[in-house]
Amino acid sequence: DSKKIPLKFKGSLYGALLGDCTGAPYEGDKLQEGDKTTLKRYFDKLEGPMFKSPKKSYTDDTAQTKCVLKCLITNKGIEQKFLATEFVKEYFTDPNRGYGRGTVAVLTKLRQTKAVDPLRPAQESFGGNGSHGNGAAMRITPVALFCYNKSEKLKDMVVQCSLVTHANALSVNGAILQALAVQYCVNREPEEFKNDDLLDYLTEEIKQLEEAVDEFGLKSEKVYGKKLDDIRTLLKKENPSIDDLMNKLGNSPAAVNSVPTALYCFLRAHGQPFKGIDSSNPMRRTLEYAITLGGDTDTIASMAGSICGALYGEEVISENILAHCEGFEEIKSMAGELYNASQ
Ligand code: 8NA
Ligand code: MG
Ligand code: MG
Repeated sequence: DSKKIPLKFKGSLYGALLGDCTGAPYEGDKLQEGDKTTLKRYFDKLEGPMFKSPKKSYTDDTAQTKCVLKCLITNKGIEQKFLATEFVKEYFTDPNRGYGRGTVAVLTKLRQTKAVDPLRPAQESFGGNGSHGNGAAMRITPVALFCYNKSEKLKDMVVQCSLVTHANALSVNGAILQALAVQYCVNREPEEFKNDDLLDYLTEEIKQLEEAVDEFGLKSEKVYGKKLDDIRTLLKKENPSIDDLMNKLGNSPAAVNSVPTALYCFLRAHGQPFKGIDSSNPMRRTLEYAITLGGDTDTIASMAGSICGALYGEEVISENILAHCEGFEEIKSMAGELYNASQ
């Protein structure tokens, strides 16, 4: 039903913002089983009757997502020089958003060279290997939404968007995986959604991707297919330990150790309440669970929230909690503009 699509655009972008803002205070932490109660109180308070408090700041994840939104709204596509210039403007106006050091180096070079060759600095980073960080995946929601009704364009647009800062197949494939999950969910209703269907779909897509030799001039490694198998194994367990999760999926800013983790959090949380995570709301379960895994909490929660919001739409996100997030009004109006641009 086409009336639902704009609500899903909002849901997905709000989920991404919310995960970033609520996860950021815990970034780098190692949480224990008992911290689940603390997190529940934290969310209860944010969701409860409005109280005055300092806004929860967003980080690099949202800062760059806004640049991608602006690029798509203005150009109806990815213009790499435009995007590079937006990333540079954003970073040098507001550098204290927790950017990764590789990305800072790339943005510094892009600024020095006025982005004449917008792909070069990314190719030169990390001794010519390119960054394998999750920075390409953390900002990809707008591209997935823009392509919701043009799947044939999705992969190319994700690649173009990623290569401006992340010239590494692990990073690019992570961004593709995240975008495919979001796009799949925008086009499904919660009642018909099945974990195994999404996993089967992604497994098939990733297989093709990881078998494509040097398609983008990047050396591919077959790692995401294995991660999807690990997700299946973990979902069969009722309450896998954090150690088990970390051994299989991880929680670091490397794309392979965070994109599949975010997908797993969404899949674990979407159906029903489970041990220690008892909210009746799927978005809350997704975010609370993602944050309890520690590590790169803002980014894992943001990516998981984006998938969840794409499936359920904005109605699963309380206005109260969004009012605590820096940048909400701006994201709200850009969500509408992105929908118009996608038509
Ligand atoms: P990036 O490109 O700097 O990559 C992130 C990190 O991964 C780098 O700082 C390196 O430590 C490592 N790395 C990436 N590629 C390579 C390589 N080829 N060889 C060796 N090491 C490598 O930044 P990004 O934009 O990908 O990062 C995004 C993440 O950074 C997000 O999670 C964001 O929120 C932020 N961040 C995360 C943490 C954290 O989890 N503890 C802390 C601060 C900032
Ligand atoms: Mg961040
Ligand atoms: Mg992060």
